Amino acid sequence: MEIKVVHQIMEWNEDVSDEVKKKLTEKRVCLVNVMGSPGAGKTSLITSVIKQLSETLSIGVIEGDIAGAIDAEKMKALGVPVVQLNTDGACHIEAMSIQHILPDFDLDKLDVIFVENIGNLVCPAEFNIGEDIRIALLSIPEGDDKVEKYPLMFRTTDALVLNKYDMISYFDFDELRVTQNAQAINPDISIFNVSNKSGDGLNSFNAWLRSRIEEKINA
Ligand SMILES: Nc1nc2c(ncn2[C@@H]2O[C@H](COP(=O)(O)OP(=O)(O)OP(=O)(O)O)[C@@H](O)[C@H]2O)c(=O)[nH]1
Ligand SMILES: [Mg+2]
Ligand SMILES: [Zn+2]
Repeated sequence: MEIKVVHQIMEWNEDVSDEVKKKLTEKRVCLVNVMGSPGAGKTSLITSVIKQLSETLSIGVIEGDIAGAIDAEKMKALGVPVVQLNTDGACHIEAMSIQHILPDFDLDKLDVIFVENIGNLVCPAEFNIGEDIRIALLSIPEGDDKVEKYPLMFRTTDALVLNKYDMISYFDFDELRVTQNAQAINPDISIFNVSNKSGDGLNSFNAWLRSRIEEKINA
């Protein structure tokens, strides 16, 4: 009984996700779902992307957190429209929440909305939110076994960002283990080594992201 209820909710989520995607496609806005563990560097990455891409793309942000507005304040300081979504305990964002928030943005003026999902490698991957692009972060200190332990996250993502790459010499992190396991379950995955501290790797990640966004908004 319990499982059935969850299944129905997820089916319903899929319908709403499709509605969100349709609406955003009409408006030529690309939705990017940024996922990863607490502290993996989601806010840092979105901040870096905004700094590099906002000259040519009009960017908005939905900040998902269980509580508080710490990350939204950081985005606001960059001068982009931002809405803080508090899930009040829930460990992922659902499409319905995005649907409720969209009227807060002037969609005619935006090219892309980044959604920072709740810090969690599990259920955010189970719930589509109408996104066009999925980005999964894995930071070096989290360990090289995460692709095997949380396969759905890495199987369903478009890009894997290995963040905090500046720390690789301090950890026993077998990069080949991660990349081979990710490619085995997700042959089309794009993998980027990034440091949001030094900026290394951001140019190539941003070039990939820009071309994916432009593909959507110019379609
Ligand atoms: N050394 C290093 N530190 C980083 C890097 N990226 C982020 N950090 C640091 O890691 C910490 C967490 O980064 P956030 O961007 O807040 O992580 P988050 O995924 O948004 O965290 P939550 O929103 O709490 O889930 C901060 O202290 C960042 O300064 C990196 O590439 N290298
Ligand atoms: Mg954050
Ligand atoms: Zn959850």
